[in-house]
Amino acid sequence: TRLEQELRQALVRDEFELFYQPRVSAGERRYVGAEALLRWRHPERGWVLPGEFIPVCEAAGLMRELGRRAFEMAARQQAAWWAAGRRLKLSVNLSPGEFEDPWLLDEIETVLRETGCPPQALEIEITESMLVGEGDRPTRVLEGMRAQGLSIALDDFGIGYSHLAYLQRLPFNTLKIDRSFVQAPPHERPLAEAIVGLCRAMRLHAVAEGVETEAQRCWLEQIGVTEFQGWLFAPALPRDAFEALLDGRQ
Ligand code: G
Ligand code: G
Ligand code: MN
Ligand code: NA
Repeated sequence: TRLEQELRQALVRDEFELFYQPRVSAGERRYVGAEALLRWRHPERGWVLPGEFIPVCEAAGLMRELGRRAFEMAARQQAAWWAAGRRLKLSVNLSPGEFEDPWLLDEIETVLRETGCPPQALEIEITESMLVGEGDRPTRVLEGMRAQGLSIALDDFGIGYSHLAYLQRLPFNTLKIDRSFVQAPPHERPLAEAIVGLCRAMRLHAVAEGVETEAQRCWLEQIGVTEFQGWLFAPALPRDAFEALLDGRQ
C-alpha cells in the first residue's frame, strides 16, 4: 500500500522521533519519570500518531525495526540526560513482535553498551496479551531484562487477559492502571481500589494513566496510587518542550 511505502521511506529518512509524557509523584507532585512515545514527522502532514502507523508497520513486518530504533533513541537520550544530572526513569513500549524476537535480550545489551545508558534509567512497558500461552518464555525474557538492570511495567492493566497469576510469577516493578479505570464513574471505582490494593500488597508502583482532572487525581491519591500520567499534567511533548517543563520554563 501507499502508506506502507511511505513508512519504508520514513525509516530510511529517519523521520521518527520520541515525544515524552511526564510521570508525576503523588504527594510532592514531582516529575519522576516519563513515557517515550513515537511520533512520525511526516513531510506534508506534520506529526502523525502511532495509532495510524503502528498497525501498518506490524502488518508490513517493519515494527521490529521501528521498535528497535525507538529503544535506541530512548537509551541515547537517557544517557545524555543522566550524564547531565537529569535522572528520571524513562519507560519504553515494546510491541508483541519485538517481545517474540529471540535476539531481544542481545539487542538490548548491545544498545545499552553502545549508548552508555545506565539500565536503571529505563523501564520496559509490556502488555498482558504478550504473556498469554507461551509456556515459560515470557518469564525467562522478563527475568533476563531484570538481570540486565531494567525495570518492567505491565501496561494497560485491567483491560486484557488479566490473569492474576502473572503478577505472582513475573518480575514486574510497576503496574500501569488503564485509563478506563482512572476515568470510571464513581460507582465503578471499587475495582480500581482493589487494583491499587493489590499493588500495595505486592510492592508494585501503581501508576494511573489518562489522568485528566483534579478530581480524578484526588481520589486516586486517596486510594494509594503512587504516580500519575495524563493530560492534567502534560501531553506527550517534544524534547525541548519536555525539558522546559522540567525546568519550569514553560
Ligand atoms: O502516543 P500515543 O499516545 O498515541 O500512543 C499510543 C500507543 O502506541 C501506545 O500506547 C503504545 O502502545 C504505542 N507506542 C507508542 N510509542 C511506541 C514505541 O516506541 N514502541 C512501541 N512498540 N509502541 C509504541
Ligand atoms: O502505551 P499506551 O497505549 O498507554 O499510550 C498512552 C496513550 O494514551 C497515548 O496514545 C496517549 O496519547 C494517550 N494519553 C495520554 N494521556 C492521556 C489522557 O490524559 N487522556 C487520554 N484520553 N489519553 C491520554
Ligand atoms: Mn504505554
Ligand atoms: Na497504557
